[in-house]
Amino acid sequence: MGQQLGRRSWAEPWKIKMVEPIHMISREERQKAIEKAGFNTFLLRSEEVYIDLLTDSGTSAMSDRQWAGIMLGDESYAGSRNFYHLEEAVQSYYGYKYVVPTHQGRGAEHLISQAVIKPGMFVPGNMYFTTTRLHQELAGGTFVDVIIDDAHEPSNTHPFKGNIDLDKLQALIDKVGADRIAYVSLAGTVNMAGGQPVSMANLRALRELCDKHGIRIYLDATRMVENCFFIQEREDGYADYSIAGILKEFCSNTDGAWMSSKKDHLVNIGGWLAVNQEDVFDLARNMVIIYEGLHTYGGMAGRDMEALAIGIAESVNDEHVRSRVEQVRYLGQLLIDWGVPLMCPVGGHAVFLDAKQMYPHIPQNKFPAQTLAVELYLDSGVRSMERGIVSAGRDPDTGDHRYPALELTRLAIPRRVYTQAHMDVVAESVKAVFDNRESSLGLKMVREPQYLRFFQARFERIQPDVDG
Ligand code: P70
Repeated sequence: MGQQLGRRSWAEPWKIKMVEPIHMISREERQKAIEKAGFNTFLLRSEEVYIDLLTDSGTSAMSDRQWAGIMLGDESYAGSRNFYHLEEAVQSYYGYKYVVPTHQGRGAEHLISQAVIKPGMFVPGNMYFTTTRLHQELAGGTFVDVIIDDAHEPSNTHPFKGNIDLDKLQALIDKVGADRIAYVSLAGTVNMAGGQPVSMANLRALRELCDKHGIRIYLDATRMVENCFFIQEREDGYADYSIAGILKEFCSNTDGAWMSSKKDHLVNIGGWLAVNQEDVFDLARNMVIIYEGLHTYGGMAGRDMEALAIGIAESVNDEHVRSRVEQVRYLGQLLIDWGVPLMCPVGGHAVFLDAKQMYPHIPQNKFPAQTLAVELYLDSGVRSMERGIVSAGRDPDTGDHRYPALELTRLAIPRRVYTQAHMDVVAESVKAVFDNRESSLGLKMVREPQYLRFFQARFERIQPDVDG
């Protein structure tokens, strides 16, 4: 392979103190397990999985300090000291004034959507995210994708594929009027686009345009430290900045953020909403009581908030972020070297395989990316996630499938959990599935839930003589 030849390698800035055994079940057992799961990797039991790349959400390894923090939980109903530690961490690292804790990201999405979207309003953003868009729709809003076109092309190597196309945003403002735009929904390292970053220059230009029209910008900060790494690596003038410095500057150009702390913050549960406007804060802090819990715990135990506050400080450590992103890139580069089609450049949290290109013989309504996730599980017990037509769901107006340009299978890497040897095993399995790609025929959906169907949908294999 020679990956290491002629370079000085990075390594993880930690050593392993505790291990959790994992085991690969036999091919026959995997066959039975995936059939029982309706060919949906969300419905597998984790004991049936060998290397679990379903998600990087809530699956990270906590540090010894975070575990020590768990012992410092102040489990008072009101005014837990851990909440004030969390509030202080958000204020000092992200720079926002007011903080509302939530049990996880979608709890915060719910609050911001209900607080600032009125029925009939529009929410432009840099590509949809499943839960985010659903909360925006449930609040009566319509999401409008204003990401640059490059984001929809897997082989396009634009360094900031998460950028907003300001002309598209201007066209929307001209069409519907600024007062019908609830806010710009801006995500750092855009998940559905393959973990692609937004540049600081793009954000500054966006801020200027929004200021001209009195439009607010709220940030999905879920994987923002990875976005900061790409700015540090790729954007002129930021090479000597720390991740923490870039994060603070980025957030200072926005009006608030929601956060799934289950990603960047290295905890198994938690989230928050933070804003600079007192009126939005007042409403969100009042509503959190209805849906999450009192405004000083928001669905988290005191110990969860302590681990989270410590995780925030760890998450901006430069060596940590570098090794995290480089591990993802290591896996991606192996696959690129072997000719496997994937979303380029490799993003911050996951490698996204291009199922459309891998299976040109499977039409999109036979679910190529779901098929790829099934084949990968059967080959090696590696669990991945569909990010294509199943995830995109149906258009609420027409009831038809939405046909997204990207039909991807995501290999999300949990933080501080797997080693380079695990990455090698995963890459070899993807290669084996790729080499055998012509034998895959696709799936049909036999059960379709109303909301976020990808989580619970069931499928059957296409039989060539019956289904054509
Ligand atoms: C994932 C997870 C969660 C998420 C996110 C962004 C950019 C908000 C959230 C919600 C879990 C997931 C969620 C929906 C579909 C599949 C998987 N992403 N914004 O694996 O946060 O999960 O804490 O409520 O990525 O990507 P939370």
